[in-house]
Order: sequence, then C-alpha cells, then structure tokens
Amino acid sequence: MATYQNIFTQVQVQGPPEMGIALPAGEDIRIPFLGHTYWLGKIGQAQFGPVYLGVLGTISLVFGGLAFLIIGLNFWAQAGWSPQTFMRELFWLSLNPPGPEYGFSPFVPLKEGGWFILTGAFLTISVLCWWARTYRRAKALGMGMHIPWAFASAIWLFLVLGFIRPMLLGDWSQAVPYGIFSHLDWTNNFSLVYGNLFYNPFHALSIVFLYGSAVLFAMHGATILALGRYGGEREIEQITDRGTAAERGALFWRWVMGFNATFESIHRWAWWFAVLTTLTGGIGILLTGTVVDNWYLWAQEHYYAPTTENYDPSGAIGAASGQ
Ligand code: 07D
Repeated sequence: MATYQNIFTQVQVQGPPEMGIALPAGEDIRIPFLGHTYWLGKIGQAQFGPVYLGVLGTISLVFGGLAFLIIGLNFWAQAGWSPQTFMRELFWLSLNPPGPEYGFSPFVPLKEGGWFILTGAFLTISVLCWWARTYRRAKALGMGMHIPWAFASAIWLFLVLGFIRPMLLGDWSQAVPYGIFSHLDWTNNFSLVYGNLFYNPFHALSIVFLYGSAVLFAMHGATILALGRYGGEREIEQITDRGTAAERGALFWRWVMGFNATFESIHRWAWWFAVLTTLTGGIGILLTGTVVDNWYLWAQEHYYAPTTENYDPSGAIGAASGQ
C-alpha cells in the first residue's frame, strides 16, 4: 500500500482513522472529530481529525471569536443594523482606534475607541495562546521549535503595528484600524505621512525577503513536483542517496545556475527568508515616527535619494563629468 501521497496519486485508500502516536492517559484530550473526505484527499491528507484543541486552543478560539464578534457587531451597528447595508458596505466599514485626544489611555468610552482596544486585547490573547499551542504541540511531538519561532516573527510585526509602536508614541490613534479598505488606507497614509516607505531600508529588506520567499517556494515546490516520478517528495530519505530524485534535483540547479541548495538547506533558506520578512518589517515600522520622521529626507541625508543639489533629471551633470 502506498505510504506517500502526492498530487499524482490517483487512488485514495480509506480505512479506520489513523490516530497517530498514543498520548499518556489524562493528556489525551484530542477531540474525536474524525472523518475522510474525497476533496480533502485531492489537495492533501483525506483524513481530518482528531483535533488537539486543549485549554490553550479553547481559550484562543473563544477570544478570537469574541474579537471577530465585536468587530462584526460594530460593523453591523454602523450599518444601522440593516443586513443589506452591512453586506453592501462591508468593505468600507471599520472599527477605528481612539482619537489622539485619548493618548494611550486604556480607559476610553466604548464607542470612542474602547471597542477597538478591547478587540486588540482579545485578539492578542487569542494569537498568543495559539502561539503557545504551537510551542506545546511541537514539544509534545518531539519536534524542533522552527514553527513557533517563525510564527513569533509574524506576531512581532502584528504587535508592533497594533500595540508596541502606538505605546511608544503614547497614541492609540497610530494603530491599524480593523476594516478592509480602512486598513489599506491606513497603510497608504502611513507611507505618505512618513515620507514614502519605499525609502525605509527595512521596508526594502522586508520586500526582498517577501519576494525571495515566493521565489524560493516556487523553485523548491517545482523541483519536488518535477521529481515526483522518482519519489522526490520523500525528501529527507533522499538527502544522502546517489542516483535518486534528490541528486537529479541538485544536479538540475547546479547545471542551471552553478549552485544547488541541499535538500536540507533549501528549507533553511525558505525558513529564514519567511521569518526575516516580518522581522525586518517590524523593525522598519518601529523606527517610523519614533526614530525617523521622514524616510525621504532620511534617504537624502544618507545619499541615496536625490537632493536639490544633485537632482538632475536631464543627466547633464553626469554628461559634463564624463560619466
Ligand atoms: C501583517 C503581521 C502578522 C500577522 C499576524 C496575524 C489574525 C487574524 C482576525 C480580525 C503580513 C494576526 C491576525 C490571526 C485577524 C480577526 C478576527 C504580516 C503581518 C500574526 N509594500 N507596507 C510591508 C510591499 C508600499 C506599508 C510588508 C510591496 C507602499 C506599510 C511587505 C510593495 C506603501 C507596511 C510589503 C509595497 C506601503 C508595509 C508586509 C510594492 C503604501 C507595513 C510583510 C511593490 C501602500 C509592513 C515594513 C508581511 C511592514 C509592510 C511589501 C509598497 C506601506 C514586505 C511588495 C510604498 C505601512 N510591505 N507599502 O508579511 O512590515 O505582512 O513594513 O509596492 O506595516 Mg509595503
């Protein structure tokens, strides 16, 4: 019976659910939410469950659900409790932070931004409990801590945007609103107010890692799929073998670009690129308005944005100096 499945697998085997390793008595609080679906099997494992929810998972879902509910009810109130208006205006509705007159006070009337603070607190509890859950489940399974630390990097950016930076500036109104278009407008506005975020080197780094992650993921995903006919998806087993899918993949990249990542190191490349996207991003946002007020002026001071002295759209200066 085939143990490994990939996108080319045409046969779906169904049997009694695979329960995974046995857990010590008293610790087995997995919810027997179990079954098989044909369509899940098309994109991954056909079996779903059992789900290990536990205390942290339950707290996380409750607080995440409350945050979602508060946002939804605020939207609904803004729509005058009309379902039609709610649906029509959904993308424009927004739960906004308190105005600057409230500073960073935790005591703000609910309708003036208090709901926003409460939502942020609940969402943060939810995200942090989910993080602790990834940590504890990874430990329980004897895994490395790569997933929790990567997730922590994303949470770092989330906290910088919604809590740490507003706290440092003593101003809730700096936080990102909860709304579809409103958070897009916030993002655009942030860039404009602080002199064009493109000139923030950490935003640039973050983009490098974001785009780099996409490229690495595409390269690696494509390589493994292309090696599927040789069992390439059995990645780790193949690291040291010669004449295998792994060796063909390595050879391909060495032939094409003179260098190949190993089957192990490609995952380190991908992990670091993904983690550095939000790590550098958080640094960039934290510096904005705290250390640097205008990235364009900052770039002029550091000789990589044109100043009135060296701005020369005609190219005449370069031509005169023989460049
Ligand atoms: C946001 C944080 C982790 C999220 C977590 C999830 C829940 C669910 C549930 C509500 C994604 C928690 C939430 C569990 C919620 C309920 C119920 C990760 C996040 C833990 N930019 N830009 C980036 C590009 C421009 C601006 C990053 C490109 C303009 C601002 C990235 C372009 C302007 C910020 C990036 C471009 C501008 C960013 C995000 C091109 C105006 C940020 C990385 C080609 C539009 C953020 C340093 C990421 C950042 C950010 C890319 C242009 C503004 C690299 C490609 C010039 C204000 N931009 N950007 O992974 O980190 O986010 O900046 O034009 O804050 Mg930018």
